[in-house]
Amino acid sequence: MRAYYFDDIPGDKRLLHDSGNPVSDNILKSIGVLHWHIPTSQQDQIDTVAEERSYKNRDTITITKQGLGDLYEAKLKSFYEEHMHEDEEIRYILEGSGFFDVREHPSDSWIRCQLDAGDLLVLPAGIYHRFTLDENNSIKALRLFKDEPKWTPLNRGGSTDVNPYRVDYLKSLAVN
Ligand code: KMT
Ligand code: NI
Repeated sequence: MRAYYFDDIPGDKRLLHDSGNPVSDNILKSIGVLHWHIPTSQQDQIDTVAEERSYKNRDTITITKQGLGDLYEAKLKSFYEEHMHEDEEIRYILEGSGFFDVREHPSDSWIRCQLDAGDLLVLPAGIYHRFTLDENNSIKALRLFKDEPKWTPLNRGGSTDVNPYRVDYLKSLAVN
């Protein structure tokens, strides 16, 4: 996985938008973002991480025109709306590639995480983020979750800013 500051230049979201400023693992850690690389040939290692972090359930999502059918445009649109969830968002990329953009705090800058097959990304509950496909227009990912999937997107706004999970997330950053 490669991470860098998003250039904020308007244009096709599927392009790199690389500002040329890389983002270190320490910066990612400071906002609670974790990542690992586990080659897809060693997928059983996912089970170890899943056990350690109590991820009991999983499913796969294929984001392609074919995979999503009539939902394709609407899904992609909602994935790219800035949002948060009340649980961790855990994705292991099986095939293809894509971008997860996460908000740095307190700068509010976008950090773009470029994911390829074998990348495992954990976004903490309460972090504002968004997702887009890249120019290859295809990604297949394992979605892991602790119990019931709670990944209703809560779009950024006044009421989401005071959501208890958002407030807790910001508190967790303050003590680190
Ligand atoms: C989300 O909640 O933003 C997503 O699931 C993005 C797509 S997973 C490759
Ligand atoms: Ni999300």
